[in-house]
Amino acid sequence: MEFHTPNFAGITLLPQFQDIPLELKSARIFKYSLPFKNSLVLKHTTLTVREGLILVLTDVNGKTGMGEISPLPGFSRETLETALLNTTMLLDKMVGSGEFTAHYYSKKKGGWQDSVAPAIAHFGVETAILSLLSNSKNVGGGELIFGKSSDRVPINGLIRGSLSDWVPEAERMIRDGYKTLKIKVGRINSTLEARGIQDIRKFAGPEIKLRLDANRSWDLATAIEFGKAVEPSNIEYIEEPLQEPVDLPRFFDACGVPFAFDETLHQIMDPTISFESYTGLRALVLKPTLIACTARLISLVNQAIEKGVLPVLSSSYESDVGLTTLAQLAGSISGENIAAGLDTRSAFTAGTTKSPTAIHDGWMSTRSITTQDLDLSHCELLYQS
Ligand code: OSB
Ligand code: MG
Repeated sequence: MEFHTPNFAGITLLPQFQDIPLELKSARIFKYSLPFKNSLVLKHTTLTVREGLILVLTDVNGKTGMGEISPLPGFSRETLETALLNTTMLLDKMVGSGEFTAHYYSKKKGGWQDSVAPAIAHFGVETAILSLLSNSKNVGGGELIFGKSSDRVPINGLIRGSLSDWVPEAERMIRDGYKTLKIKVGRINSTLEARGIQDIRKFAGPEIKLRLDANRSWDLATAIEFGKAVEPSNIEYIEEPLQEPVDLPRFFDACGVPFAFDETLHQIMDPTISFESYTGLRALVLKPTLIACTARLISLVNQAIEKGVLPVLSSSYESDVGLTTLAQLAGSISGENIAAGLDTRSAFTAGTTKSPTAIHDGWMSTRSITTQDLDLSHCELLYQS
C-alpha cells in the first residue's frame, strides 16, 4: 500500500535555499558494527554491539554528503533490515534521475504527515542531502533549515552507572567542565535513588543543572514520593517518570518537579499534539533518529518554542557520523543556550570517523565532516549505485 512505503525524502529548507538544484550520481551504504565498552542495558534489551548504516551520497560535481540510519533496538519500530530496504527504495527514486531540489519533493510528493509514520530512512537520507548541500554551498547543515548555527553546543554529561558511582561520576564530569548532568533513575529502589540525587546536589553545589530520566519506570505514587524527595534539590526536569504519561500533570501538581517528554513523543504521531494540558512540561527531548524525519523534528521544535518549552536535542547511540549531524542541528536549534543530550559516544570502543566526536570542557564542536574523515574499519559495504 502506498501509505506504508516511504515517500520521497523532502526537506523544508529556508526560502533562500529552496531552489538549489541537486543531481545525485551515486550512493553507497555501509553497515557499521561498533562494540560497546560495557554492555548497554536499555529498558527492553541489552546490547553488546551497536549496528547502523552510514549513507554516502555523491552528486554529479563530485561533492559528497553523509547521513546515518541506525534504528535502536527496543526504541525504534524498525529493524536494520527494514531501514536498509526503505533507504534503498528512496535512493532508487533519487539517484541518476536528473536534477531536483530537496525542497521541491517535500511539496510535490508529500511529507511524513501523509504516511502512517515516518521511516527512519528519511532522517538519514534527508541529513545526507543537507550535508551535501552544505558541503557544496559552504553553509552549515542546520543553517539551511533554521537559518542560524553555532560553532559549539553544551552537552549534558550522562550518568548511567550504579548508585555507588553517581557522586564519583558527577565529580569527574564537573571536573571535566560539564555544567549540566543527566542521571538515569528508576532502576533500583526509588528512595535510595532520591538520596543519591540529594548527594549529587550537595556535592555539585547550586550552579550545576540536574536532569533526571526515569524511562517510565514508576506508578504515580512512587513517582510523587521520589519527586517530593528530590524537589528541594532543584531538578531542571525529569524525563518520563510515569508508566502512564496522562498522569504527568498530577505528578507535577503533587511534587512540583517539572517533567519532559521523550518516549511519549514517539507514541503520538499526531503532528498537532497539544501540550497545553500538560502543566509542568519543561522540555521536549528530541531524538531525531527516532523522530525519523526533519519535517517532524522542525514541527516539534517550533511547537516547543511557541509554548516556552525547551527543545533538547538528544542522541540514540549513533556513531560519529550521526552525532556530528545531531550536534549541528542542536547548534542551529538552541546554540549555546541549552545543553544537548549527546554524551553517548564514550560508550563505544571505536567509531566511524578517524577522530572521534569529542566533548571538551562540556562542549561539542559542530564542525562538518567529509568522506576524508571516515574510518571504515568497522564497516562493510552493503549497497552501491
Ligand atoms: O531515554 O533518553 C533516553 C539514549 C538512547 C535511548 C534512550 C535514551 C537515551 C539517552 C541519550 O539518554 C542521552 C541523553 O539524552 O542525554
Ligand atoms: Mg529519555
